[in-house]
Amino acid sequence: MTGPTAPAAPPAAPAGDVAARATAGFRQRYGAEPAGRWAAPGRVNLIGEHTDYNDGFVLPFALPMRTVVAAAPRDEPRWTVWSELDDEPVEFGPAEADEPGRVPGWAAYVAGVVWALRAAGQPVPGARLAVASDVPVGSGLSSSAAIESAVLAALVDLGDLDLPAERWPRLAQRAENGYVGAPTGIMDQSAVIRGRAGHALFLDCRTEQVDQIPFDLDAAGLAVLVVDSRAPHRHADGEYASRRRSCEEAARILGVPALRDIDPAGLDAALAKLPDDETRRRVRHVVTEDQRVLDTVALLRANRVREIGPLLTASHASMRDDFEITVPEIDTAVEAALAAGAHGARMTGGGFGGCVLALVDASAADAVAAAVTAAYAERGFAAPATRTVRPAGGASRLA
Ligand code: GAF
Repeated sequence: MTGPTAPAAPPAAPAGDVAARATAGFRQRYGAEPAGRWAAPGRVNLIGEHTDYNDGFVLPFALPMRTVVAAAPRDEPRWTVWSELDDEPVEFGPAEADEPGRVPGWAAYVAGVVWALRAAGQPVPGARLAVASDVPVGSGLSSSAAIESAVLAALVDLGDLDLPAERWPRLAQRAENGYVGAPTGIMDQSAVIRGRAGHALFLDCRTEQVDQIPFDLDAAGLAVLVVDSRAPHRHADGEYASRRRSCEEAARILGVPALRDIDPAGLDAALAKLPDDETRRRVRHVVTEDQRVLDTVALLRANRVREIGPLLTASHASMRDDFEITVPEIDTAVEAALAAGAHGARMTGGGFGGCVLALVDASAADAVAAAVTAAYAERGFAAPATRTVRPAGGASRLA
C-alpha cells in the first residue's frame, strides 16, 4: 500500500497517435482542453552537408514523422511545458527565458524559442504546452528543429504575432544558436518549416531563396531507405563546431565572405593558398558538395531521378575522406546498401552517427534493408532501424 507521504505516481504516458498523445498529455497535465495543436516534422537531407553555414546550397525534405505541441495561452508571461520524454513538466518565466542556458535539457529548445521571439521584440504570450513526438531523438533527423518549429508555430498563433512564416527558420535557428548553444546552420529549421509533400527543398542558404523541386519517388518506382545507424554520437558537438571554425578560417584566408564564393573552376588555385592538408580537404568537401547539390537539382528537374545515385555516393566519400565526419557504423551501412544494389547512399545530417539514406528501387527496399542489417550483425554492431520515407509537408496547425 502507498503510504501517506509517498509521492503520487505520475499518470501513465498517453498512448495513440502523436497528435492524440499531445492532446491527452495536455488534458492530463493541465486538466483543460488545448486551444489548438501544431505539428512540425523531422527531416532528412538528400544532399548538401555542412554547406548551410558556408552560405551554400542544401536539398533536404521533411519527413512524415512529426512532433506535435498541444497548447493554450495563459494570462501571465510564464511557460509550462510537459513532454512525453519526461514525467515532470518544466516551468519558466521571463527571467529564465531571457538568460540563455538557464533552462537546461529538452526544454531549452522551448525556452530558446521564447527567448528568440522576445529578443525580436515580439509580445510572446504565456502558455501551457504538451509535447509528443514520433521523431526519434538523437538520430540526426532534426528532432530539435521539430520541437522548436512546432512551439514557434503555436506561440505565433496563440499570440497572433505579426511574423510571416518566411522569418520562422531564422528565429528557430537563433533559438538553437543563441539559447541552446549549438552553432548550427539554417537547413534543418528551413526543411521542417518550409518542406512540401512530394518535393525536396532546394535552399540557397545565403539568400534564403527556396525552390520546391518535385521528388516523386513513387512515379519513378524508387524509395528512399533511411537507416538509423544507432551509433552513439561521439563528440558530435565539438567536432561540428571545429568543422565550422575551419571553414570560416579558410574563407578568411581566401578573402571571401564564405566558402560558397569559391568557384569550383578555381578550387585548385584556392587550395594552393591554404596552409595545411586538413584545411584543404575541408574546403574541397564544401566546394564540391555545393556543386553536387546543383547537379542533383538539375537531374531532378530533368526527371532523371535514378541518376542522382552516384552524386549521393560521391557526397558520402567526400564526408568520409575529406570532411572526416563519418563513423564505422555509417560507412558499413553505405557500403552494404550499395553492394545490395542501391543506386546511391550517403550519411545524412551533421555526422558522427545518425542516419544513412539510400536511393533504391522500391521493389528492392526490403532486400537492401536486410543486407544492411546482416552487415551490422557481421561487424558486431547493434541492429540498425530501417524505414522508407517520402517527402512530407512542413510545420502547420492541425485541424
Ligand atoms: C546539422 C545542423 F543542424 C545543420 O545546420 C547542418 O549544418 C547539418 O548538420 C550538416 O549539413 O544538422
